[in-house]
Amino acid sequence: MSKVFITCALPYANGPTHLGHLRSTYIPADIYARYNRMKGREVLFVCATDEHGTPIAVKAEKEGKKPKEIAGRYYQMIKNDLESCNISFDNFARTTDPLHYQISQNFFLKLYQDGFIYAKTIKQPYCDECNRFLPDRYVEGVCPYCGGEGARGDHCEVCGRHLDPIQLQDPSCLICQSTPEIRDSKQYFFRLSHFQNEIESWLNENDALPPNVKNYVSQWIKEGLNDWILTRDMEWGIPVPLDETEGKIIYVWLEALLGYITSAALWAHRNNKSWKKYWDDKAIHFIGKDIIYHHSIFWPALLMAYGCKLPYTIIAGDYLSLEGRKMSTSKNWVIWTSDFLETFESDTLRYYLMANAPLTRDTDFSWDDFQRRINDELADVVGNFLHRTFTFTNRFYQGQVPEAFQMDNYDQEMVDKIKKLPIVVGEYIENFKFREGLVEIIKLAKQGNKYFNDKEPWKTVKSDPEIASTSLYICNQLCKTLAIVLNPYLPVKSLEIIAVLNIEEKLEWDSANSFIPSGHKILPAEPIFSKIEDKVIRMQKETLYQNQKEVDTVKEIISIEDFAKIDLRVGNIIGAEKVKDSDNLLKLIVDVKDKKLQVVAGLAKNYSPEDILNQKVIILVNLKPAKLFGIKSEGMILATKDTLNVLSAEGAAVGEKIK
Ligand code: B3M
Ligand code: ZN
Repeated sequence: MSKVFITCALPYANGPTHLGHLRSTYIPADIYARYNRMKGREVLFVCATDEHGTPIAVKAEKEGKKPKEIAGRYYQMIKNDLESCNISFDNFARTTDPLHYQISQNFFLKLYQDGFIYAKTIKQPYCDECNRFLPDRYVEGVCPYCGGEGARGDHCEVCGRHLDPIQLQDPSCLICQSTPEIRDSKQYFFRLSHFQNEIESWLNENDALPPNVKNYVSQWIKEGLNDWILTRDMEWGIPVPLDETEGKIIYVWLEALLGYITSAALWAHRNNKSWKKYWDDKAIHFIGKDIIYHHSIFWPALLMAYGCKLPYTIIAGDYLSLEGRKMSTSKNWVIWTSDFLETFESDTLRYYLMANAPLTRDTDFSWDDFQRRINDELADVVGNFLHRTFTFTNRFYQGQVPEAFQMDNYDQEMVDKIKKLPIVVGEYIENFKFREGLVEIIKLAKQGNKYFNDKEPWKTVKSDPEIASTSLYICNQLCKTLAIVLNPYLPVKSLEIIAVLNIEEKLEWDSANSFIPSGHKILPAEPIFSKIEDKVIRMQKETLYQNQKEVDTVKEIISIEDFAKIDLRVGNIIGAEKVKDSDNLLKLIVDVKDKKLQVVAGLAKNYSPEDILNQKVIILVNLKPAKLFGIKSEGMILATKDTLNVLSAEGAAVGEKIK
């Protein structure tokens, strides 16, 4: 029996999932997995949370928690989100699993021993204040290629390039904001350049790879592949398994990719099976389009170096925008999976996200369009057809699938279409054209409604009972076929339909078009698909726009404990001078009674040193010291952001606390 190894990109364990994740990766992969199971293939469908990397480490540092704790929290949330959408993983692991450490270290070691990984001393940003190197997201600055602001040490979001952290202009340490210096550091590199030709031919010769993947990658191949740095100087991660590499970890992307294998291996241990047979038969990665590079260059090259089979294909889903605007979690312009599922059934989401546009096209989630499709397509077309067939069968045939008599051309045409439907839809799914498959299903349900109308069984049941009976026989068959072919898309609704049909169906794709015998008893039915009311949609829109406003005006809510950490005092400015070569900065000495603090403040545009001298101001005294223009700054003076007016504490006592 053929086997399929299916993976979904590992979500970072630093936030819950939103509709964008589901659309680009998880729902399509799940449809594919369910379909393959129904085809009788052995499926191994795995995923895990990606729990290392700087975003999680930085978040932990900011919250004063351990990275593992943060990751554990989101692992649970993500797992719940995906389960509520019925993503049918065989295993959902964590990259902090001990087995993953073992697998990753062994992989690294083998490549090192085989000469594919080598050591080299390079320049890296180092923060003097924090006493450490600044990998990846620990450093931010301006992109040297496109001038984009807020570029991170490894990547610019504006132009999408990979960056070397020392290329950043105006770099600053994400934790203390000071300017890093450049130091030598020994790191380990993967000989990616060695695989240039092999990767190129793999891409060119692999017909299974979709055009969006090929096109994206070919530009990088043309630019030429550079060796890839595989290690970092930081604590949070999997230690490099070599001598004298203390404080170094394996780059998160290398081990995250191996997370696919770990998750499968954990499953295999538990079930006493071998995952490798699945991998060697056919491995398919479902990802979002932003990580095509990693999966179609790094990953195959690593696998070549290790000496194992390459994946069969990579399916990269495009982005989802929200109400016509780019989704943004920081701006709260997002719909979280768990929020969505508080009000709506998961199958409505699966339906909308797949029906909305082909996977390889950017598309938009709009509340109105969601409501329209659910009401017009699911409720009015599919739901209506099922319901009238079931109620008619119950009312006029004692709930038994009636007999088929002489078929006219129209009947025969319907029968042919029913017989063909699973073949057509199956072929689309095999080719990852999930929307096209769904469109075929809706189209036939629509024709089913028309057939029901045209046949007018409510009349013929009296005037010409054989005609009525034949048409209801056919309608019941269509209900069954719809139930089965809808299963990968709408697993919950499909089972509800099957329950009414009262069939002991094994969910086999190839028997989706085998007919139920006349006389088979179906059950009484309630409507299976219901409409979404206007007011429900209105409320969702209000919430979305409301959240947005809150973000525009105030920052994230903090607790009173967070606020209590802020130590504000009244200070008297006893020294002031301009900072050389700067139009903005003043160097101030502020007396706060028990000590004197040196502060570099961006106030020079509004105050001369004389203006500000002897003013009583409010100063934050427990700010982590930073260097500005090479001058140490130990606090922050409160002032308005744009007009630069210092908040005066005239009349208060020097050293007095503010609360
Ligand atoms: N953790 C998430 C992302 O960039 C990243 C994927 C890893 S897949 C091996 O979407
Ligand atoms: Zn850039």
